[in-house]
Amino acid sequence: MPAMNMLSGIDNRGHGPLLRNPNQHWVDRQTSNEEKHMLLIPAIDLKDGKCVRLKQGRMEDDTVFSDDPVAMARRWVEAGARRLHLVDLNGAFEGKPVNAGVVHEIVEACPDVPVQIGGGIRDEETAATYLNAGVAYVIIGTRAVTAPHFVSDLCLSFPGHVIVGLDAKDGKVAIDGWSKLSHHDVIDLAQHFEQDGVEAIIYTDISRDGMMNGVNVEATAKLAQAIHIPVIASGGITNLDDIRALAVVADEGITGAITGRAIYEGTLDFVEGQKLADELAAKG
Ligand code: AMZ
Repeated sequence: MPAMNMLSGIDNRGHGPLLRNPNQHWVDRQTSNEEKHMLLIPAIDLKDGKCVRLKQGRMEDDTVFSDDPVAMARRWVEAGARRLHLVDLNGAFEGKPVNAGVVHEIVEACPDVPVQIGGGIRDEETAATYLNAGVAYVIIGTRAVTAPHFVSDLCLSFPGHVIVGLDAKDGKVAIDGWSKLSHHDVIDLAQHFEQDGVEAIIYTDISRDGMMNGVNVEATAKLAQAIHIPVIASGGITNLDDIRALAVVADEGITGAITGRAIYEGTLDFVEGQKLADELAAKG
């Protein structure tokens, strides 16, 4: 069966794609074209079926926050999350889905909130299986770097549902669970994938991830300036100051911020954080 047919009806779940508005900025269909927003997106990183956070991506440096990731997803949705960010960490290292069962359970448990998932999506069948199960966006990391054609093909098969995750250290993009650094530059790759029609770029500063020492606002803004599709910031969010700092440059096209350790350890209250992001976006 062609991929497009397999996907029929996914928009009926309310997972609207991001649409380009007339002034070339991309906005989420769930908000009006005029309304600016910055979504605070809770991360649920899955390792061996548990909800964990790593430090700078090191598998051995994990903190288990819950044995019940589905309950965790429900908790963030009840707190008002408008999108969930899931990572299959085992999948990212093994190059194939490992925690897909939990991902499907989360999607079923949270039918009204778009879910984005990355980690181990290295072929079209894996992407199709997730999208058919109700996932809103697949995030492609390693294969975007090692086989860029994969992204353009995927964008043709599943328009509106492909995000590229660029995880970088000193400006260079990492692959295979961040165990290897490529020679590719973040901005060059992002510009390339923009042409392919991806919905957004998730930019992670690996050296900040899980460290709670602030977001790399400067590098995130620089990337957002270089492309016209949304950038979702990831890595280093610690408290409300990070949201204030990102809000200052949000107009460059930063439409979301992924938060993990801070909301689990309580240095950032999710509800307060999203409220502040909404207030700052409304002020413009
Ligand atoms: O923390 C890590 N070591 C890690 C991580 N969070 N390694 C990969 N990932 C995430 C990326 C992206 O969302 O941020 O996995 C995804 C990429 O997976 P893949 O299998 O496409 O490279």
